[in-house]
Amino acid sequence: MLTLYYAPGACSLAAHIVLEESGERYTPRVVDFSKTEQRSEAYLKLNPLGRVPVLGLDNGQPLAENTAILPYLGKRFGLWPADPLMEAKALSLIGFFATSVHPAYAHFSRPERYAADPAVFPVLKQRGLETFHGCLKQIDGMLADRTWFLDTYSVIDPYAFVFYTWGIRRELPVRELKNYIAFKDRMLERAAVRRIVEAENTPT
Ligand SMILES: N[C@@H](CCC(=O)N[C@@H](CS)C(=O)NCC(=O)O)C(=O)O
Repeated sequence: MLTLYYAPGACSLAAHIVLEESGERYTPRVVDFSKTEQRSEAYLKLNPLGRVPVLGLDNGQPLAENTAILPYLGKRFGLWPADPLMEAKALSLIGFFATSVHPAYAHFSRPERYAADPAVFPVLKQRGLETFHGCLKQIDGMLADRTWFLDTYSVIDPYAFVFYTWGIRRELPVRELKNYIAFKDRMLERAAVRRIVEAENTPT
């Protein structure tokens, strides 16, 4: 059975939604950030970077990184494109989310990753939030005239949903992003999404 190590509201929300929608039994394990459990000796054995998500595989091995976990789950549960060009598009989106959108936000939420001197944190946070907001606008543009990011619902959609919830949490003017809002509403029409949003107490 698969195990998901996650923290409520974190980027692990995407894999959590995919697992919940899969219909397969899985074990959800909370990693309590308020107790810095992500840096405990036991957790660092699963992911030496001390981050969620980690997927505990059927053979007991841990798999880290959304860029690996989401395609793996997508292929397992039929939420990943078979067509090579569409797969390239999926990888392009996952790459954009993982290496541009998420790090922009991390400059705001974890400035200590990027500088040792706390005096520069306010500048990093401010710039990170601005860049993140710009990414949300870019995502909004990608969703114009589209239902999902690919031709059908895929693991890309819950990943994009995560960033919407972060925009809400940081009180960015995401209500102006009409395509993103309509997408969020479509996500919330899915029963599994609603269950996980409630379980993780995620703002929408
Ligand atoms: N590149 C990783 C990033 C994972 C990541 O940064 N996770 C955050 C939560 S969204 C985390 O675990 N932060 C805990 C910490 O920095 O202590 C991925 O996409 O899986």
